[in-house]
Amino acid sequence: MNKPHLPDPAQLAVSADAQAMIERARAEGIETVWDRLKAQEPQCGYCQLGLSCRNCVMGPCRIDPFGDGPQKGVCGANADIIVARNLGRTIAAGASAHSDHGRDVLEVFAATAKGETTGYEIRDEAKLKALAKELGVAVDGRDKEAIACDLADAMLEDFGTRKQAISMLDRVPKARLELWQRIGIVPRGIDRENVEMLHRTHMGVDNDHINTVLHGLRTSLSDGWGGSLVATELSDVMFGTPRPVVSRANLGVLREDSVNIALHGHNPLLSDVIVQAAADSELLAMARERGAAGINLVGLCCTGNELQMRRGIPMAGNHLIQELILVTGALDAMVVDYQCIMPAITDVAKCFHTAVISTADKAKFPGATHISFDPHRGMEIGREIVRLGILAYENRVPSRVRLTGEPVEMMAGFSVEAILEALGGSPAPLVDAIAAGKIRGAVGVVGCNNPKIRQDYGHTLLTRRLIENDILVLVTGCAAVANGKAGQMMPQSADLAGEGLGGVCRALGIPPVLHMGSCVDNTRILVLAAALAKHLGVDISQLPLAGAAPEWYSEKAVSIGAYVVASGISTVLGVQPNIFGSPNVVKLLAQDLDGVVGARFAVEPDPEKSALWIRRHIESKRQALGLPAIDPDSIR
Ligand code: BF8
Ligand code: SF4
Repeated sequence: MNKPHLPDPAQLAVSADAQAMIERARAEGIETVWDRLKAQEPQCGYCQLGLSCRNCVMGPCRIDPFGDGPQKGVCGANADIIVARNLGRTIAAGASAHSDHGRDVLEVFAATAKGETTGYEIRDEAKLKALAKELGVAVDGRDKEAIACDLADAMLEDFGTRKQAISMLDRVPKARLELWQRIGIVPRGIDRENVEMLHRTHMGVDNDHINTVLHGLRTSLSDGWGGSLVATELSDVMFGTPRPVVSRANLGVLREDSVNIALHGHNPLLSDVIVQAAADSELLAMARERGAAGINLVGLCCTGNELQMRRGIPMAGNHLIQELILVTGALDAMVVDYQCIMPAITDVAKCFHTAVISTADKAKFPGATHISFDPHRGMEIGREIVRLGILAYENRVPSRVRLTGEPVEMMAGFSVEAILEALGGSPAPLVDAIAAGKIRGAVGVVGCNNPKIRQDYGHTLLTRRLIENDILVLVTGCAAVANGKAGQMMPQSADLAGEGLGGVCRALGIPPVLHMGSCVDNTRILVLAAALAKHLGVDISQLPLAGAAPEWYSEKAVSIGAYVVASGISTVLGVQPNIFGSPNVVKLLAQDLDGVVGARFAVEPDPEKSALWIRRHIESKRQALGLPAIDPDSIR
């Protein structure tokens, strides 16, 4: 199935490794995400505008955006109601994904505390105790397992319906918490907000688009300050709080002489055990007996981020690399957990020898070998998976292998704790540098790849423009991988930054683009922003900060954007969300929200213009704080 009508690979992806594999896929007739996007075009205009509804079988319904056809669904829902309901459900799906990941980590943490697991331990006792104190769990004179049992119980309560507020909101500046209280969006139980959103968006419940969108913010806050935060914090407790580590990125991390196993998905629970298993001497001997020099684990997407920042495991790539890594013919096994794993991978894998191994009972892939993850037998399962990878290596066809050159060095591991350590223990030096104008502000550049955008172009160009203009960039998820591959994440990348930011980075030995982890770790950005605001005695919305998701695609990204804005940080999206069928919802999110939560959304597909928008926004925040500022109107 050759697709000559697709553009040159250089127009589809920034990096040479991706381009080479797109070319090969095309030459061999292997279908990828870009072919399937093309086949879907033109995509449904009603859905793009958010104007279609299939919430009941009186429908499906759609609203005519031009005003000639129906303006109401069968039930009477207009464009505002339908768009708001669709947005609400999108947020709930994203928040649920993150929070369910958080709960999975929590359940393994609880079982570990009771001594019921193998392959897990409490590695960061200091963080365990700090969390316990935060949640009111007694610490003094108790062993870590007892503390962990009570902490797990307290955190499980956060998912339920009996509480009026989740537990970790003391981290939120007072002014912000009071604002949430005033407008009724303090997140209660995590499951409660998500279930309530599904209830509200059932036919005949919430028919006020403002009311629905506000509950969307509340739902997202239960993710950012709840489910995702649980995932981040407990992953740190069990697997270690990240510290700066130099690793490598791009498809060049695959090795011709070794068993190559990619770990793909989001949850570190299984992948961390696999890292331990891959060091097992028996398994290494088994690999050598079959002619391999060793076992080479590489990461993909956010499971890759989790492993890179804690274990320095090399990063093969981000979202749109997941099919292309198979096209190298050098991958022996792809182990998947859940989220962002394209169903297409089993089809691409069939063109090569690669074994796809699914591991989560809630995420099965027809065509894959399923090995059910059970933390009680964690180590045993980890070994079994590595063994399968070694057996698959025997099927590798050397003449089918195409490697793509050298990987790029990147630094990862900037947890809030590591950043504060680099600053000498307090946020003061960062605040001082911002106040003096050496650093103008900070921006979280986060989120996915989307085949509608040249892969990594949005992330890397926006990031470059921001650091050139002395804006510190914090990255997570696929945005982090994009910047790593582009060579913008080493301490020497300070040379790419403006004089002010570059100077600060050189003095501290850090890159101007800080890798803060996976997508659930956007909570680290929230926590850092909250700490800076508290240090200054202001609200988060007053700080010279912004968010950007230049290439986002997922429901999770919508939840992240919503909690970032609800927390007071304005956010620019590089891809248009499906809301433009309701000018009222657009006005609410892009304008009116500023008067309610002190932040808003913007949509700007061009990274150059997005950088200008952010710079103007940051300078106007500086002005309002009375800091030396460039006239925002002069930035163009
Ligand atoms: O959670 S950035 S494509 S891999 S959704 Fe997915 Fe998007 Fe990547 Fe990580 Ni996040
Ligand atoms: Fe149509 Fe209303 Fe049913 Fe939606 S909920 S499908 S708009 S009748």
